[in-house]
Amino acid sequence: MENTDDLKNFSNLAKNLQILETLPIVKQNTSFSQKLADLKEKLENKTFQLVVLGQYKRGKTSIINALLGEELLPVAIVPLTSIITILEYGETEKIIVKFFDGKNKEIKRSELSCYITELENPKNKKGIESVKISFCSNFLAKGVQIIDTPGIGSVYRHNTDIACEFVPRADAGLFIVTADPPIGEAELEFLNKIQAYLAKIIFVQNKIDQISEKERIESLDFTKKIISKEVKRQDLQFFSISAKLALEGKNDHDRQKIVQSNIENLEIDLATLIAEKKDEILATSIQGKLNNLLGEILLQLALQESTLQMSENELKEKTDRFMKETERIEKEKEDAYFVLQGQAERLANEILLEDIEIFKTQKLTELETKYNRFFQENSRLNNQDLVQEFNMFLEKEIKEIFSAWQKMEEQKIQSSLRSLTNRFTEQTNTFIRQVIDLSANIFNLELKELVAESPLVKEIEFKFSFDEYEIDIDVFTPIVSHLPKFISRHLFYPKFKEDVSREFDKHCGRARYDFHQRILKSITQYQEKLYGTLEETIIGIKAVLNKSLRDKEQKKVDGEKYKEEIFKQRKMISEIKTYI
Ligand SMILES: Nc1nc2c(ncn2[C@@H]2O[C@H](COP(=O)(O)OP(=O)(O)OP(=O)(O)O)[C@@H](O)[C@H]2O)c(=O)[nH]1
Ligand SMILES: [Mg+2]
Repeated sequence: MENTDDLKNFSNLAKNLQILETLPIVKQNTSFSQKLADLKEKLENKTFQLVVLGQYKRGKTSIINALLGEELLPVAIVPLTSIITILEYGETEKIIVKFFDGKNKEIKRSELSCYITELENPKNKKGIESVKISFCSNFLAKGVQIIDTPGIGSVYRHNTDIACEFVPRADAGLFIVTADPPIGEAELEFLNKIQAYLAKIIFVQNKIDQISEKERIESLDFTKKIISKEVKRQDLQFFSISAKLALEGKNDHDRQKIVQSNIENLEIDLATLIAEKKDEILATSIQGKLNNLLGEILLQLALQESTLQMSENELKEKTDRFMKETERIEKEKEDAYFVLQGQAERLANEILLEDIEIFKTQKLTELETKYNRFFQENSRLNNQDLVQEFNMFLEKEIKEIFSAWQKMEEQKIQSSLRSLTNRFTEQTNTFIRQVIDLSANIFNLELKELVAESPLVKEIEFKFSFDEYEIDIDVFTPIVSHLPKFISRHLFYPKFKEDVSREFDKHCGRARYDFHQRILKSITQYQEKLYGTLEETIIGIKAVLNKSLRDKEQKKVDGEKYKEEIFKQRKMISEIKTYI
């Protein structure tokens, strides 16, 4: 039911979007007009988009299935969903795949996994933009879309990017974590990145069937505490559920299981939200997105206005100065880039090498003592069993030793990397400030105006995480194991010793290589992210300068008329701002 306030909000918004559309600056700039078109579409269709987000394997897809009461979408133990999957109400089931090249294709439910999973569509080589499913369910109210996203933080980085890119379009989010393990660093970093885009976020702790009630409460308290620190909003809501029990319960009509799954509380809340708050959230969401857009437009107008006051020569001279200065900043940035790369390389080479050497000497001696004991304790076994036991023993020991070391080393490297990157973040912020000061100086802009809209890089939490260390032991030519025990035992001992040392050495080499690669990759990704922000600031300013310069050279501009036009546009935007 739409209430009158919401209706008023919507019609106000629609009017303002229409006004905005007529502004010359919007018409001239494709990025502005595209963003505006997206907002208009959202408002016209009043489609409320609830996006399901979280780290890979937390059960996002399973929760959607549980809410629908049907195993519609594919789930798996490995990172799976790789494509934005949009669900909406439809009398009959219909699945449409939308490709980047604009083509659409209708598919059957049984074909879904060919398109939306990492397994069958790795790195989205089929070029799919999204998949839309119309489905008949009480849960899918009209005008509401539930969106399944690829999980973040898995080895498939492109999946993280797809999820991140979608969020700014959505209105509200279900953020899924698990009870065990509880929320981690990568999830918090992600939450920080996306929270500003969503007018409402509901937190769901999934997989409570895997833990006791006492553990569930502990874990939920922990999650609440951590999230409340990060997300400064009043109406934070948390649910703990088991998607698995909920779906089983619904499939088997087992009431007890459904109750145990605790999903009903979430369902009631979502239904109320959709029935009573949907329009309000949608309006807030559109207003927020519009506000961001207005900020970007105002900055460009201010720059345009400033360039207008100048003669062609003055503008040329100032543009030159700006280009030269930014070149200098870019050069400093490049130097800083190589310094950081070098430091990361040193960290990877020296510290890691030293650590691994110490580790090798210590642990190999420990391992040898253990395997001597193993040999004594198992001398009664026949040859074949001895070989088999030995393989198992070696695998277990190596796994234990490396997992423990990996955890320690990971922390050590993480803190070293953090101090490296902290300095660097500060430096990049200084570069961005310099660009802003420079433009304020050269173009007589109000600094306030620029700084307020400038995308200063916040302190970036550096995330560094490793997957479970993979062990594969390839020991032992078992030919000797067929020889009689009294002969083979003489051969076994040195062979065992040699195998232990070789396998250990091999794993040390692998661990080092693995850490090395990850350090360099993380640093590069981090730098790219930071520099993106700096680049955007510079590119935005350069674009305005070049256009003004071209206009002046071609004597296209009637200064007074243009000034008036800018004034009018700024006034209109200020008026829109007072409405929203
Ligand atoms: N025990 C238990 N397992 C669950 C629950 N929910 C999901 N799972 C399992 O967790 C694994 C991952 O589930 P998905 O629903 O595919 O997780 P996802 O978050 O969509 O994963 P990605 O698409 O890779 O990001 C699967 O093996 C599910 O069966 C739950 O409530 N309890
Ligand atoms: Mg999934």
